[in-house]
This record gives sequence, C-alpha cells and structure tokens, in this order.
Amino acid sequence: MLTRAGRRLPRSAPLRRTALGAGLAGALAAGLLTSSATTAAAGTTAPTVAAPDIPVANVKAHLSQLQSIATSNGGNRAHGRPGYRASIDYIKGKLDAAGFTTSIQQFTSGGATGYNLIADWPGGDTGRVVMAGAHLDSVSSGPGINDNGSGSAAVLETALAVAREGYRPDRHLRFAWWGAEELGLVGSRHYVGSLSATDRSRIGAYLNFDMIGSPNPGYFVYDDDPAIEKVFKDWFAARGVPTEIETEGDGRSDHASFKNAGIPVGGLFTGAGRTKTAAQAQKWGGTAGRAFDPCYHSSCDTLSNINDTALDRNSDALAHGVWTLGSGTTTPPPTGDTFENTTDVSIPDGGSAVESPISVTGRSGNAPSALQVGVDIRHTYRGDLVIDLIAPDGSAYRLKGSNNDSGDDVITTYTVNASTETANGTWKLRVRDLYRSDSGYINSWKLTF
Ligand code: DTR
Ligand code: CA
Ligand code: ZN
Ligand code: ZN
Repeated sequence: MLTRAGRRLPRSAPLRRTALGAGLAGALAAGLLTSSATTAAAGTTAPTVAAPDIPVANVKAHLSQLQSIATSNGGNRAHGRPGYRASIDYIKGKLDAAGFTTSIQQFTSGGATGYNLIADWPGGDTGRVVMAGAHLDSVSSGPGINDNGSGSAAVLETALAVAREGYRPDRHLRFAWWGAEELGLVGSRHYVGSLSATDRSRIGAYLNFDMIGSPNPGYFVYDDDPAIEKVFKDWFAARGVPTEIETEGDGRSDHASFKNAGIPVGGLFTGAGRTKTAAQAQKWGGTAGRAFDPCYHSSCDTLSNINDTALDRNSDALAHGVWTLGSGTTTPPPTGDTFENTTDVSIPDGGSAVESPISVTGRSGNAPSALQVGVDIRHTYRGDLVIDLIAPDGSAYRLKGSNNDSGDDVITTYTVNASTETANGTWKLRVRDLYRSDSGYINSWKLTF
C-alpha cells in the first residue's frame, strides 16, 4: 500500500514487545536511580554523594524529648491526645529553625483532629520528589518510643543533617510525619488522597521508617521496589550486616498508602511482636524465642526499649537512602518494556471512532504514573482528530481534542498517569475524525512502561 508520501509501508506486523532494559524497577523507571547499564546507556555518570554519619546520640536526644512529651501528657502520644500535637510541635520547631518549609495538614479521624507534618527542603527538581516519612503517633497504651518515635527521630535527624550539610540534591527532598497510623494509616492515606494526580506522579520514591530500633532487633528491608531495596541491602551488606526481606509489612504501615497510588516505595524495619528464630539470632545476635519488640504497643515502649546499635545502623542507612535517591541524574527515566502495534487502521473521514489494540502481558502491578504513549497517525488535517487511550478496564484518557490545527499527522509521545490501572490487559488507542474532507490512518502506536 502507498502512503501520501509514496513510501511503501512495512506490511502490518503482529504485536511485538521489545524489552528495553526489562527488569529495571520502579525507582529506576522514575529516573531516581541509575544502574551501570542505564548510566552507560544514558552516557552520564550518576554523581556519587556520600551521606554523612547520623549521630545516634542526636537521634536519642529526640527520643528523650518525645518520652518527656508522653510523660507530661498522660503517658502517650496517641492520635487525638495532647501528646501527639506536642510531638508535632517539637519536630516542626526543629525543622523551621533549620530552614525547611513546613506545613501542617489537618484531618479528622474517630471524631478527633489529626495532623500530618510535611517539610520540604528548598531546591531540587520539584518534578522528581523523593520522600522519607514515619508515623509520629503512638498507641494510647504507651509513649511509643520504638513504635514509632524511632522512625520519627531518625527521619528528623536525617533532615537536619541535610540542612547541616547544605545538601543540594538533583531531586526535591520532602520529609513527612504522619498522624493516626495506628488507626489504619489514616494520615498518610489522607495526604496521598489529597494530592492531585500530577503531584502524585511527581513523587518518584517514598521511604518508610516504622520501628527501626527494636530491642531484640532484626534487620528487615522492604522488597516492594527492587531498586530501592537494593540501595538498602547493599548498604548493610557493605557493613557485614545480613538483611531479610520484610514479610509482615504488606499494608502494615504508611508505605502502603503510597504503593496503592503506584509510587515506588521502600523502607526499613527491626521487627514488632513476632518472635526471633534461632537462625535469626545466629546471624543478628539477640534472643531467640523472644519477640523483636516485646513492648510492642505496650506501656513499656519507653526510652529504655531501644537497641542503640539498631537505631544507629538504620539511621545511617536512612540517610544513605535519601542521599542516593536524592542525587539522581537528570537523564530521562530509562524505559522498561515497550509494546507496539504497527497494523494500519484507516480512520473514517468524519465518521465513527476506530480502535487499535495492544495486549500487555508479563508485567506486575499497576501501570506507571508516567506511562509513555507513542502515537504515529498520518492525516492531512490533524485538527479533525480526537485521540483517547483506553485502559484495560475501559477508562478513557484524553490525549488530544479536536482543534483548528490544519497541519499534517500526529507523531508524538504523550505521558499519562495510569498508576490506578492494571498494567496487564488490552489497551486501545481510540481515534475519531470529526470533520469531513480530510482523512488518514493509524500507522502505529506503542506503550512504554
Ligand atoms: N503496623 C506497625 C508495625 C508493623 C507491623 N508490621 C510491620 C511491617 C513493616 C512496618 C511496620 C510494621 C505499627 O504498629 O505501627
Ligand atoms: Ca550513625
Ligand atoms: Zn504500632
Ligand atoms: Zn508503627
């Protein structure tokens, strides 16, 4: 068949899938990390900026303040109680003094007002945000120094280290302390739900730290995103500390609020009520047959319920994660899998819509928040065309409306936040020519995950 340009098009080919760097994880896809392969491909070298040591004495000083707050407020720092708001005020005061842009987000749960604290470090690419967070609330039965003063204090001290170092990462750094996690991830779900789809798509990674100083510690790394997992596992391995994959956490802390929105997540954990096995005691020390944290959700979760070595290691690993993910490169995010349909589909002039399908298989989870939709439509008056991406569940994403653009062809790539859509399934490109006297056809289109 001949085109307007007289070129013979290749015969329509079946669907084809080209795995470009397949297996790179979400965080790579978000361009937050570079692997050697990716770096080579991009021709750039990721700047290596080493994180500073986080003084565990500083972290413990914050824990001492949180303990005092609980002691002065009925013995806890729970949602809806004065001890929680006092905890927020303590952390906010430290961040304001250090030059962060802070904001307190209110919400209601169980008839009580809850608070999230968000702290942005000025600078960096606000289109590529790296977040680190921890829930600040305790249960009502105790001061919650390990659960989760430990994560809250370590995130705070890492943020203060960013300020002390005057760190200027490529990416924009945002730190967060969540309310009402113990009531069911209420604060973090409220935060993610309050973001626009665009702002959600700008978060390339969320790192969660909930219980990182358990008295009988294990060293667990979240395995939700392989690239982020590798950042933490390699850090511990380089120091001779074996790690295990965190297996009890799915949905059990605030990272779930971000993962459910298609954002790459990671984090660290030293264990809660589960019992340490003999094999784990062999590699980590501590007491087999005893819970990682015997004071989990109890009144004895006090300042004495912390293992300093575990808190120190995890605080330093936290900082390493923030520095590594924060100092990404500005190279475009590496591509993952590409699925293409090159079958020509004629578009009726001034007629009904036509569709071209692509069947996506072999992927896990949801589509990315920056799904690339490459379109190649040949037409003599592109203003006639309305173009939609149809997800496997039938949801329509408008790529282009009609207008008075008399130019030829639509050959471009659209970026769609498809993070609420299952990746696998039949996607369609739907095209309609609204006006008569100019016609054309879909030459090809492709999806890159
Ligand atoms: N839900 C957390 C404790 C917790 C239990 N399992 C995990 C796994 C990963 C992180 C945290 C947890 C709490 O009680 O706050
Ligand atoms: Ca340290
Ligand atoms: Zn808890
Ligand atoms: Zn917790």
